[in-house]
Amino acid sequence: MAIVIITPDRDASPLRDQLNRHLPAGAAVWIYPEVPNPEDVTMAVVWKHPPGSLKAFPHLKLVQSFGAGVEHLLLDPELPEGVPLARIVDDALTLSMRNYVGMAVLAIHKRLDVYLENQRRKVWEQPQPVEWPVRVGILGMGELGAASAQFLAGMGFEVWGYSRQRKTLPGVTSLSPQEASLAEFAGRINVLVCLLPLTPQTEGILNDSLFRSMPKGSYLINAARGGHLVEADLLRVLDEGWFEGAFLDVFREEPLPASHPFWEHPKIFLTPHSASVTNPDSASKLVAENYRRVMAGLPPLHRVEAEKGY
Ligand code: NDP
Ligand code: OXD
Repeated sequence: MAIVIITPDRDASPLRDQLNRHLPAGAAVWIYPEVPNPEDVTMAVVWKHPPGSLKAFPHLKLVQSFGAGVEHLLLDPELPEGVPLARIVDDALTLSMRNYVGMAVLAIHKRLDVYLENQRRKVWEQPQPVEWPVRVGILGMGELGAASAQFLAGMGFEVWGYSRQRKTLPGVTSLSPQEASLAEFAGRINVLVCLLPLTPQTEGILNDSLFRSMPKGSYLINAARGGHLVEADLLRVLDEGWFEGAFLDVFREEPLPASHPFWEHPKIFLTPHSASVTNPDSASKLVAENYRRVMAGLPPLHRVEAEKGY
């Protein structure tokens, strides 16, 4: 019995080494495309696998995303039929995202951009106001959104959440489409954090109409997927002064091309899809547990509902 790791744009050896520590004896771990016996493969751990590549393994019992997001998986029109899909839910991943969102909100609140620019120009000046009043809204209140919302509420921020099903979290006012439209939610906040999965319903959701539902001077933090954002709409609201700034971790094209206007935009702070990167040490425990479960005929943990898209 064997696991194949297919992560073309990531080094698979740290995960292989960790899996070898956690898997039961006799389970082999192979890194695609070096797969001696494809018939022995019962589980595939994938991140942006080449579409169609899973067809080579006729005895798959589980396809495990090596990330929280699964749109890269669902894009494959040749996914093996009837094989369950699972994703990473991991404390280390959640903590890292929560901290990224916390960092961005604090930077906005404390006017870090103003201080950085003033220091560059050797200007001694207290910005007015010294702390910018934040009303933060988290779009997508799942594992990462809920943890980020609680973290921010714990720091004393006014926090709103929006998801398909309303959530109950201390210190967070949670809404769903049954209680408020997306535009109504956006009208109550001035910092929008996107932590949605990328699905046909959420593609392009960060657009001009949503931005203009927020008050003038608002900010965007997108740590979910580049496909959520209509890039030209963001540039327009920034350049017109409707939006004050944006923290972006994800992009339609990654790596972000050197010619892209986001790189040099004075109101954009960007990071290279590193808000929260799956940690092979901690995630390998979940992968090994899911291997044990499917081999014992049990459902995997954190199963993906392919029809919902997350
Ligand atoms: P979850 O599946 O746990 O949560 C998704 C949330 O989005 C749920 O609250 C869900 O609502 C809500 N949602 C889905 N569709 C809609 C919709 N149409 N309208 C309103 N709400 C909606 O995902 P995670 O929190 O684990 O991860 C979120 C995303 O973060 C991932 O899909 C991935 O794209 C991204 N990510 C980015 C990383 C980075 O480094 N930049 C790292 C890890 C993840 P409900 O609860 O009602 O179902
Ligand atoms: C993920 C990511 O989905 O790193 O886990 O983007």
